[in-house]
Amino acid sequence: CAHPSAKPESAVSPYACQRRTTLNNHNKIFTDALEVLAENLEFCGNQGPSLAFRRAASVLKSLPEALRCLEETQHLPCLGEHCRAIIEEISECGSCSRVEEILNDERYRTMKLFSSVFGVGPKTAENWFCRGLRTFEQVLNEPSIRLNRMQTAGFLFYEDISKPVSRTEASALKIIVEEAVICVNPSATVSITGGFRRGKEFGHDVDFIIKTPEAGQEDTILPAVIERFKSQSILLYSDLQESTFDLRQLPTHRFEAMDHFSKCFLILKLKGEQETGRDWRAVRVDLVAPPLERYAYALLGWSGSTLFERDLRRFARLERGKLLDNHVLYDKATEAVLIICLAVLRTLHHEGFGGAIAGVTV
Ligand code: DCP
Ligand code: MG
Repeated sequence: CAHPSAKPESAVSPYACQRRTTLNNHNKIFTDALEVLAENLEFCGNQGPSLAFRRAASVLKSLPEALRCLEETQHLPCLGEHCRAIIEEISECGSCSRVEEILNDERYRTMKLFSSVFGVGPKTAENWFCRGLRTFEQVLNEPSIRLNRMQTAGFLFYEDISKPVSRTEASALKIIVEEAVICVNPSATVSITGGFRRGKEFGHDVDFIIKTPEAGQEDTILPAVIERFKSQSILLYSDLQESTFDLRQLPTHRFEAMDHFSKCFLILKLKGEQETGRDWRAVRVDLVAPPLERYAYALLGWSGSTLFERDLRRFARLERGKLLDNHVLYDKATEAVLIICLAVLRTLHHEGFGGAIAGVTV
């Protein structure tokens, strides 16, 4: 069928960083299915094949309208035969049998349940599953399991932190974080990053980046902010990760989500009437404090989404011969380290990152 708005072959880029993506996903029925397939592969440790499903879902999310027929997928990148067959099955039957099978699979369901706990990754979830455990109750009553501090907090605040955080709650937290940051360093500033920076209405946590004007302040500010939260009795959990950042380190070819800046993973008490009858809820908050000269890269890296970041790096490497990570952009040909300033970063945001990377100057 010829959809009136069918795109010509070149319209959709295979790089997420070159696609404008609406916050309103018109193809949720397909992307939900592809993401279940991706997640199931991740639970099995098959990152490569999983990424193919994530890429396909990302392409569909960027479409301005719902797909009307399979032919419309013909010129879309990242959609192989397998993905197209899934789309076809869903179009015809309303669901995909393989996805339904996964959703009913005991291993998938248990892995999903266990890895929904803060501090429980796929390896731990699998370990618990292989030991025959299927419920939280069984895990908590298993004498041979010693939960670490993060997992203990994860179970303790499970109900609250698995509830999505709204934009209103994120804004309330910004005021709290800003107050604490300014109290310990009046010249520091705070910006919201992660999903809320991308305009999402809900998130699983709230991410903040702190800008400090003087060298070295990025290493002292987080412990001081944590102390401040403690003194206000709003700190429920904190995991401070000191900086391992090395100015001389160049980006690698491998995609590493974790960077080397000072950061902390927190659970904070947010005051406000709750459905539970309590007057507060627990919220996951991440703070990162990069050195000023690398602030722009850190902001870019923490804005996400993960696939956007992955493709931005892939684009920089394959299309522009540059290596990018959360710390720096490196030109392989000239062996130059490129420091982007905030003004350039803002332009990149407006013009689309991928297309503008080549124009980045020192
Ligand atoms: N990030 C990073 N290093 C970390 C943690 C996160 O570089 N140690 C990046 C990856 C994400 C972004 O920061 O692109 C935010 O991470 P989140 O997991 O909070 O993801 P989002 O904010 O995009 O989603 P959500 O709405 O679920 O919080
Ligand atoms: Mg987030």
